[in-house]
Amino acid sequence: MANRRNFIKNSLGLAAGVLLAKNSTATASLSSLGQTGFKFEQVPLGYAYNALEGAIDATTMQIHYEKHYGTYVKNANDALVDEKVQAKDAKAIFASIDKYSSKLRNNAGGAFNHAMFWTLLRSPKVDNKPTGSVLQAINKDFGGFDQFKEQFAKAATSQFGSGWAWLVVENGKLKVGGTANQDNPLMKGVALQGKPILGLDVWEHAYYLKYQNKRPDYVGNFWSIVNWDQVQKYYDAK
Ligand code: MN3
Repeated sequence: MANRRNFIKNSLGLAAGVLLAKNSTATASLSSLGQTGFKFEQVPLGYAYNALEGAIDATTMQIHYEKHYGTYVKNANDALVDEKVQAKDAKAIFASIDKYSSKLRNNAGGAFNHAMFWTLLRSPKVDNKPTGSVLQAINKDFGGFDQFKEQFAKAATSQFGSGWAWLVVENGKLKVGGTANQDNPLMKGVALQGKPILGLDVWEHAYYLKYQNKRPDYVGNFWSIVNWDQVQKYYDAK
């Protein structure tokens, strides 16, 4: 498992797909000799399961990280082997996602989206807001932070069934939208296209223990735990 510092450093290169670890253990076992692809890694959460209490409870975080996310990573790696995928990174896979099975699509998406999601959260903060060029871009493209929050919340609450809400950059412009299941805006053919800089998991497994059917309350409390410093880093990354 990569240590947290390396993960943070690597995660700055989101657009290059370096959320994925290169297969640095290729010579560690006979079964992987000659393997030239990469595999997904279950990245460290980076904070305690109870760090988000007030917005997301510790039990939800533990099950989400260990069970749901852990399973996506395992199944994604199984599918990469089964389908003999030799892509250099996740971005390359997502760019031709129509070539692969739904097992690979769902689990590679799940592994990538959650690795990103963990970095986007931090302990609750009063008056939690973006600053700098992200705030400027939000003001320019949405007419203000409150207007942006309203549009993002609408995308999050209106996503039918399981999926994600996203803030993306496309051709220098910010956009908000949703994707179904574990799809993301880097996948070919998905209606919402762009570089994701903020994402919110709206699967019931992400909130049901604490919020039951009240997804809007989960979305409302999300604003207190967004790690805007990290959003800025994704925004700045090439
Ligand atoms: Mn999830």
